[in-house]
Amino acid sequence: MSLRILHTADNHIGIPFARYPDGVRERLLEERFAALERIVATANERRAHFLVVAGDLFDKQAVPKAMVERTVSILARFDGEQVLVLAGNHDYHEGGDNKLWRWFREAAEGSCVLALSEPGTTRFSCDEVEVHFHACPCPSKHGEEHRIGWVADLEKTAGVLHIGLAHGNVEGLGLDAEQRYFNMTEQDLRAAGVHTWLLGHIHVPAPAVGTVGMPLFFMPGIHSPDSVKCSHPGHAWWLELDADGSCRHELLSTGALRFVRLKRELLDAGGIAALGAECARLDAANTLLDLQLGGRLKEVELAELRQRLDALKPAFLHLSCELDIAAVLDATAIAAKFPEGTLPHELLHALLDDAAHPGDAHDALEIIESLQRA
Ligand SMILES: [Mn+2]
Repeated sequence: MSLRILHTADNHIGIPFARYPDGVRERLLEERFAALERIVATANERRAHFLVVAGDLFDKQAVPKAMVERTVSILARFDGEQVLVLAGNHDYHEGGDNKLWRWFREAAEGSCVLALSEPGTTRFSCDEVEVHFHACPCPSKHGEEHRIGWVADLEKTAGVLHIGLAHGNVEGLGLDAEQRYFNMTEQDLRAAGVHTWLLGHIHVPAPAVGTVGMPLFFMPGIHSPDSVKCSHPGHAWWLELDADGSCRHELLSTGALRFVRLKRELLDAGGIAALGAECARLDAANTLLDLQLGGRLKEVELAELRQRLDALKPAFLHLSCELDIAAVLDATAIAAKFPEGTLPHELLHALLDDAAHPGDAHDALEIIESLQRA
């Protein structure tokens, strides 16, 4: 019999999404909860023994009580043995009376939801599998040293599945140049002597899909995208583990929204049409699209582009656009800048007439204008 675990982390409930207009912000706030609901539903469908949240369930300590209660009520719908919720570096527990974790515990009382905000081992036995979870929560937002050292010193009972739970950077996986995020090396993780680690913090999943055997650690990545920095659909790990070291794992997709940034240089009508086709392939109703458009267009092409953008806007959940498009140089534009008979006027015309080198006139104009500014 294997132990079945659904492993999520970095749900960041309570991200304010303040830069978005009202309706969009609501949808983004709701998606953090909706993706968590999907995770609990999947865990129930697959009859998971455990649902593990490996830190940063909340975006910060200062989330409203109602948000904590709503989150716990979603997790409490889990039908399996236990939901284990580790304190991460955003929802850290510094010890003593911490409002977030007090509210969490109060809301979770009598349910299957367990806060792991203090280091320690929690033991379970289900379907003849004995499992020990060794929890290493974060006591602060930043930390130079990881919190997993004590696990190596533990006596590990044989025949028991030992699983470490921690939150922080893994060297080589994420960038932590200033050593601020409880950085763990593979050696540190291996030295702990557990079967595997269920980690959180890095918003991209690991190990790579197709990895065989028992990986040293799992990182689920954020459960639903929170910005253009997230290029995946949001993930969680489905794990089937045995104390003999056998392991089956499957990466699940759990998010319903996408943030997409398209950075394009537009030089003609063909470029505008290609951009239009690219946008048409996106799932507009569930996409926040950020266009960053540069290049050089004729006046009529620019008007066509603006019209297309106006037409796209209502279809997308959100569309923002940065236009940095210069005007194409033609006889009228040259005359407006340099009177006939002047050297730039003659030079630009000569270059414009040279069909074999279409970009030269624009390059020359840029040089002339930079000299004028100097
Ligand atoms: Mn984190």
